[in-house]
Amino acid sequence: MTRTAYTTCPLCEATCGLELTLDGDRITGVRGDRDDPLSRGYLCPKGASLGQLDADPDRVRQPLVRRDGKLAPAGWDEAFEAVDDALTRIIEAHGRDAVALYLGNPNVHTLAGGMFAGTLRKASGSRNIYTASTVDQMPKHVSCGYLFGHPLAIPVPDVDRTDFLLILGADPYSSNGSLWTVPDLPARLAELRRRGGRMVVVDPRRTRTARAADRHLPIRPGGDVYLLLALVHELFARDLVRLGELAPHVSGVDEVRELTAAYPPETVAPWCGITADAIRELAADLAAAPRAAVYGRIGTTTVPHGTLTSWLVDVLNVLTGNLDRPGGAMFPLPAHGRRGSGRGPGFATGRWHSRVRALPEVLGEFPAVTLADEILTPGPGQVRALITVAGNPALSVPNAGRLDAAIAGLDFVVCVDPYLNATTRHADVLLPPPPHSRQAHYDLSFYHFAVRNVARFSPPVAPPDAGAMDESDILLRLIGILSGHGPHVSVDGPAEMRRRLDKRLQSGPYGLSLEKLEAEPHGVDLGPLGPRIPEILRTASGRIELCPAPIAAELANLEAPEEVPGDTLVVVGRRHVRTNNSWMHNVPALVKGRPLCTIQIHPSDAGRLGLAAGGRAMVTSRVGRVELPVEITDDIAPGVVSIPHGFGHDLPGVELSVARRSSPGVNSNLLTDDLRVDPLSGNAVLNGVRVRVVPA
Ligand SMILES: Nc1nc2c(c(=O)[nH]1)N[C@H]1C(S)=C(S)[C@@H](COP(=O)(O)OP(=O)(O)OC[C@H]3O[C@@H](n4cnc5c(=O)[nH]c(N)nc54)[C@H](O)[C@@H]3O)O[C@H]1N2
Ligand SMILES: Nc1nc2c(c(=O)[nH]1)N[C@H]1C(S)=C(S)[C@@H](COP(=O)(O)OP(=O)(O)OC[C@H]3O[C@@H](n4cnc5c(=O)[nH]c(N)nc54)[C@H](O)[C@@H]3O)O[C@H]1N2
Ligand code: SF4
Ligand SMILES: [Mo]
Repeated sequence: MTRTAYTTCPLCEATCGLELTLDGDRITGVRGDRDDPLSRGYLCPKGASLGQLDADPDRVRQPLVRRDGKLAPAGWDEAFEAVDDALTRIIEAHGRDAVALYLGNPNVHTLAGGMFAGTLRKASGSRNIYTASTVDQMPKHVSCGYLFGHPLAIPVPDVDRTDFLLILGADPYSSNGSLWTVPDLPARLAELRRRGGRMVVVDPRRTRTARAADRHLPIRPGGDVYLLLALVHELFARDLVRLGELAPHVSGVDEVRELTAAYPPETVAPWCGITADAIRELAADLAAAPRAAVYGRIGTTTVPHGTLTSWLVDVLNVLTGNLDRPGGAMFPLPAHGRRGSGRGPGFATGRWHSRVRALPEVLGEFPAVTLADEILTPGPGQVRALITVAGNPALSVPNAGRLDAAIAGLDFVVCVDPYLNATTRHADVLLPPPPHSRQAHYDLSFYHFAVRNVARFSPPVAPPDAGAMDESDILLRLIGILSGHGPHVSVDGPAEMRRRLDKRLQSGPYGLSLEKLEAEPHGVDLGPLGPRIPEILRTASGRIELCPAPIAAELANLEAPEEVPGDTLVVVGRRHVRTNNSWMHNVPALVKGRPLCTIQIHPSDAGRLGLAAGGRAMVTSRVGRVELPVEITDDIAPGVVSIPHGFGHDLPGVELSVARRSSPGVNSNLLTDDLRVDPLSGNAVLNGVRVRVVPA
């Protein structure tokens, strides 16, 4: 018997509403839910493959425990007892810092992660906390933390009402948006065009987004900081600064003027590869637009000055008077969120430092690039055990070869993960959560970044398989173990999540409740974004602190970029709409067609280096080397090559049969350098890595 069920797609930040067709408990069809107030029927190939993903035969459905060197199926009690034995022994002998925790990206896509990952961090009592944030968006948390007083106060372009959109280092046509929940951007941009609006994209590649733009400015990787400094310089130099209604709420404007005085367009043009005329024109267009928004993503955060760059994005939004006004860059207010008092303790980092490299704590965590150091360097506090939840650091973190070997040498590894992949193959215990459709969902994370305030609760569309354990129950039992209550603590995770969510909705700004949301399977529309300044601010001054001291200090020390020697190319990443980081290459519908893991290179570079289309290239960096197929294209700037991340599925012990067969690819993080970080956030530098490329 077939039936219809509605759910929220948990795969990326767009949070599309899905209409599922089920035959019994099996998903047989997926369509975009036309009645979803945010996604309006949109869906991408990943959402369309949710049924295949849920039914993947390689998905692990029972706990695995290592015996005599081999992973074997086990019962849940036995698995948690093994975890309790090992962790208790290690903590007693070596202290709490000996256990490291790595929380991966899907934690922000599951209700269990949103509800309990924080408690798990606290329960571990360890300073060795790592997350995917430091290979991603940490610079934005830091810059917004300083500017607005809270690391989650991140403004998003109000795309549905803007006249001018400047996008740097993001390809939302492929990624479907990030720190910007904006399903069906192509339709929204078509509307922008019909209103007479324009979009400019700054990216070293002619991406799908760049193709759709009115103007594409190819930039030198890592050059955005200089471009943005010159744009700010121009606003001051041409008397184009207009704070508008923000004026009483901003401090530090004169300091920003002084600090950017040294960066006229002529100075930065050779550093960013964009002409002075183009920079001046862009500044004028931005200032002239009635309503404009500037947005930067991966290409502005995973670079040497990620925090400075991220800060400058919002400095432009403030100086043009576009922050917090309709059509500008605005702060969403989710149904489970709360209004603030407009003042707070402010933001700081470095309350403690990592043992080996003395890197500062940021948001209570250390940079993922130093996890290998903490595992491999002997001495008190050395990491001997690792807990991963929804993470694949062996593919996602720079100098992955070293980290992978470090993880292999640990005394004990426990992973909460449905797959045996590059990281979890090292597990001593694997605790698999059920498929997404079998668990409740409410997007605790991404309603903070949505272009419209909406709320949608999705109950499980089918009951769990016999013997499955909800991810919330898995996390609560791990919390029990780490808090010293033993392996058998039993709380009803799903019920506890419902109770907490209901409480937050009821005390939230719209007075909703779980009951009200359950009565609206397509979700509730809470309207367009509204102004939130000053209420959202948590700075000590109660103002937007436009020139925070740590940022001013870094800017004062900023140097011109190092010259790239003639025989060297720089690597940037890319995303394809059919991928999702490292874990969706095992879905047949998503990996058919030509291989996605290629090195893209400009024809002039390919000719000079003797690389032929369809041939293979050997790529070498300071830390490692990979060999992969060549794709010659003038979509990429000369001197730059692009390799996507998340591949490299042919390692021993990896059980991803489709990925292994169809396109295992190579791990681009065998090339990225763990010694390069953004100093203020500890974020990894994933883009602009120097390599030599020769025919293989
Ligand atoms: N070179 C380079 N490296 C990069 C990037 C880049 O652009 N270039 N991007 C970086 C970015 S932005 C990110 S976010 C990171 C991602 O880094 P990670 O978070 O470490 O890696 P993912 O590939 O997202 O892996 C997610 C893991 O969660 C598992 N999983 C999937 N669904 C669930 C679930 O519901 N529950 C649980 N418990 N597990 C689940 C998957 O099997 C997989 O093991 O990679 C970073 N690394
Ligand atoms: N299909 C798909 N969607 C995804 C993901 C996925 O793996 N696949 N991952 C999800 C995750 S975890 C994240 S964080 C988001 C990321 O979302 P986006 O940031 O939109 O992702 P990317 O497509 O990597 O876009 C980054 C762009 O930055 C460019 N770039 C590199 N270096 C520089 C530079 O120095 N300056 C400038 N201006 N540009 C530069 C790259 O060429 C690339 O086009 O996507 C999410 N959505
Ligand atoms: S865009 Fe993202 S949320 Fe929407 S269907 Fe695709 S993967 Fe799911
Ligand atoms: Mo990410």
